[in-house]
This record gives sequence, structure tokens and C-alpha cells, in this order.
Amino acid sequence: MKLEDKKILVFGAGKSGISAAKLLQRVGAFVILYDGNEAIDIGAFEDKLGSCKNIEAYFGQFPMDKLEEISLMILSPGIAIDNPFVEEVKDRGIPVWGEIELAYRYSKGKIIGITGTNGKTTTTSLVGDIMRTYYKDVYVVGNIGSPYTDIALDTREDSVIVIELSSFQLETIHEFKPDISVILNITPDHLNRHHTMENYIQLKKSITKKQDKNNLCILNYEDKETKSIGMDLDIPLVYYSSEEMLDNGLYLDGDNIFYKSGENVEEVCNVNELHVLGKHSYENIMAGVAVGRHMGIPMDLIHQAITSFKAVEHRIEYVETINGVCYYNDSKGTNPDASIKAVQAMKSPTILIAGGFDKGLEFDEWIKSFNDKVKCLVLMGATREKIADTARKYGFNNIVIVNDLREAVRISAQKAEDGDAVLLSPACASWGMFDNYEQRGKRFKEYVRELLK
Ligand code: UMA
Repeated sequence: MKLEDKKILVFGAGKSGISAAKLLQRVGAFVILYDGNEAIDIGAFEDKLGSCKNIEAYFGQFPMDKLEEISLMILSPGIAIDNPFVEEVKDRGIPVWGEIELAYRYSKGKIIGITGTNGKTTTTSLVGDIMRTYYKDVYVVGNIGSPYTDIALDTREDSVIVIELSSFQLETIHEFKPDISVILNITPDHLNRHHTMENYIQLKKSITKKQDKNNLCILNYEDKETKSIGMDLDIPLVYYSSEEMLDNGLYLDGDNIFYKSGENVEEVCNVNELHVLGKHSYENIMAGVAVGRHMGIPMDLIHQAITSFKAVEHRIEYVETINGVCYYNDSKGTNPDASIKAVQAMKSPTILIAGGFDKGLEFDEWIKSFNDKVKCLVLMGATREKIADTARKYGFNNIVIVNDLREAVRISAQKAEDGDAVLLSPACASWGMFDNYEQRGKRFKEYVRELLK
């Protein structure tokens, strides 16, 4: 579809919507921007639009008769595909693309798409580092925080674009076809939005829907869902495993990671050379190495990148040691499975701070994973009573309910003894208490450092 001179409606005036509007204006489309928030800060909105002028914008209500002029709607990832306004647009036969689809239609170069419930941001960032050791024009975009539409028009045939893709973003792809796709793992998350686990799995799988025999999909052999996705796919696959020696693919054997391709076995690294913790981190490293090898990067350059890589901010990030107690920020632990990984990575008795927005998830597996390591649960946010009830069901009674994160940090400091760890890994999204998980993690670090005063 040629978008020049067409009227395009962009729904959502956050990062994705503003960036999509800018791209559309650069390619000669006429942009109408709509955001459901009538109290939006117009000054800040205009600042973000910058040199992108003459945009017709509506906040709160949208004049429905305007829909007659619209050729396409670009939907922001935070807005569900079954939102009533979106349903109305679809009923009128107007195509709905996500910001990722829009960017894809205008970008050049090789595309690496990375999805999964947990580890996406870490792996995307790692793959970006690996690519930069060999390629000159590398972009790292998507859910990680920089919209793909920001850079799509700047890409060239020799560019490499590494994209973190959330299930929200995969809901609105159509022709999007990555050269390499990666699905790291699939465990329950965002079920309030996607309704069933089956829908959520299908969305993750849809990253491969346009891929063909010239492309590649990289999958985790130890994740039940990603392993079974591989069984259904008729495109080249590479698996990685933290448990089993694979005939073809990457695997962890003792403390070493190997890459086996046919008869050829290459040693990738010893995990003690890495600056990341836990088996789930080694899995992300293996996924990154698989991408690197399939992009033709020599193993010595890959080794350099993975052994210099540090955990990303908010993902089991060490903050301070105060009175012999280590504080870790895992604000990115926004679902039970991510938080299980963080708890498993702790090496000492742990005071766990958790709770937040209610995404409709269950906490049973999370509580069961504590295995005596968690000595106290400090709970906050909308899910605090739901989590406390689940914990008591399994006989875990050392629970403190608090009103906010600052109180959670203070209480944890009082409860912790020399040699313990305090871990913020909420197993819930931050919404309702904070703008996003980054803000929650930064506040946590501030409150921890207040303990030093
Ligand atoms: N809005 C409406 N109606 C609604 C809902 C929202 O009008 O029903 C408006 C809001 O008023 C707001 C705008 O939509 O002005 C926000 O759009 P958005 O929520 O899509 O947010 P963006 O700023 O565009 O950020 C999005 C991603 N956010 C979400 O998916 C919720 C960012 O991921 C991403 O970094 C960014 O695009 C760039 O690609 C964040 C995230 O929380 C980090 N992702 C989830 C996660 O990681 O778990 C999926």
C-alpha cells in the first residue's frame, strides 16, 4: 500500500505513535493523531513532535465521521486489538497495522527479531553488541525502548536491525519477515490482554509466520512451548539447550558452552568468563551466539562481546551492600516466571519485595519455587492480598503488607540479617504505582541508597 498523500490515523500518542507520525509525515502521508487521554500534556506532546508540524490531533473523543477519510490506522502496542474503537475501525474495513509493520515496510537490511516472555531485552541488547563487533550500521530497537519507526528510513542494504518484539507488537504484524527470529521462552504473561495462554503462544509464534527456507528461527530446547513450536515449523531451525547435549545447536555441558554444527564442535566459552548469573542467562547467551554465528561473525569476536556483556539495568542488577546485606533490583521481573529466575539466581537467604498491577496471573508456581530461599515476603500494590493468600495456601506465612515501595525497602532492611539478600522482583507490572518498570527500579535504587544516609 502506498501511503503518500493518504490520510493515516495514528492511535496512541506515546513513543510509538509520535515516532510513527514522524515517519508518515516524512513519506508524504497526512497524519491524524488520536489519543484516548483527554488530559494529555499538550506542551510536552508538541515538544515531542518537534519539527513534525501540521498534524491534526484529537484527545479524549474522536470525531467518528473522520473515519470515512482514513486509509489505514497505525496502532500503538499498549492498545489492545479488541479495544472498542479499534473494533469499529476494523469493522469499517480500514486496515490496522502496528508501528513495527509500518517501519518494516520502509526499512532495508537484515532483520533479527527477538521475542519470548523473559530475557528479550537482555538478549536484544547482547545481540546488538555481538553485531557491532562485525557490522558497521547496527540498530537496536523495539520494545527495548526506541521505536523501530525512528530509524526505518535511515537504514541501508548493509544495515542490521535487531528488534525486541513484545506480544503486544506481534498482534499487529502482517508482512513483517525477520531474516532471523528468536523465541526465548513462553510462560504466562499479559493474559488480561490476550485472554488465553493459547492466544499468547500463537502471538509469539507469529514472529515466524512470513519466514521461509532462506530464513532461520532460533528456539530454546528446554522450554516446552518453544520446543513444540519448532516441531510445527517448516523453516531452518537452531535449538539451544542448558540441559542436554544437542546434535546440532548450542548447549551447556558442565561449565562450558559448545556449538555443534554437523561434525564440527566449537567451544564458545566457560560460563565463569561471563558477567551474568543463572542458567536462564546462559540460555540468552546461547541464543545470542546462535544469531552471531548465523550472521557470519567469527567466534573470537562473539567471545569478546559475550564476555564483556553486563546484566542490563533492572534485571537482577546489583545495587549496594549495606550492613552485610546485598540489594538487587529486578524491577524487570514483571511476571512470575521472570521472578522465579531471579529468586533462583540468589545465592543467600532472601527478603523478596513483590506485588503490583494485576494482570490476572496466578502466583502458585512462583511461591512453590521459593524452596526455603525466600525467608520473608514484603508485598505491595494491587496484587498484595492475592499473593499473600496464595503464599498462605502453601504454608508460607512470613509476610509483611506495605503501602509503597519506600516502606517495603525500609521494612526489608529491618528484617534482613548480615549475609542476606534483599531482592525487588515484583512478579507483576508496575502500572498503578509507577509509570513503568524503569521508574520502579530507579526509585528502588534511590530508596536503598537512602538507607546509607
Ligand atoms: N492509550 C490510549 N488508549 C488506550 C491505551 C493507551 O489512547 O486504551 C494511549 C495513552 O494515553 C498513551 C499512549 O497510548 O498516550 C501510550 O502508548 P503505548 O502504551 O503503546 O506506549 P508507547 O509509549 O508507545 O511505548 C510502547 C511500548 N509500551 C507498551 O507496549 C505498553 C514500550 O514498551 C516500548 O518500549 C515502546 O512502545 C517503543 O517501542 C514498554 C512495555 O511496558 C517498555 N512493554 C511491555 C513489556 O515489556 O512487558 C509489553
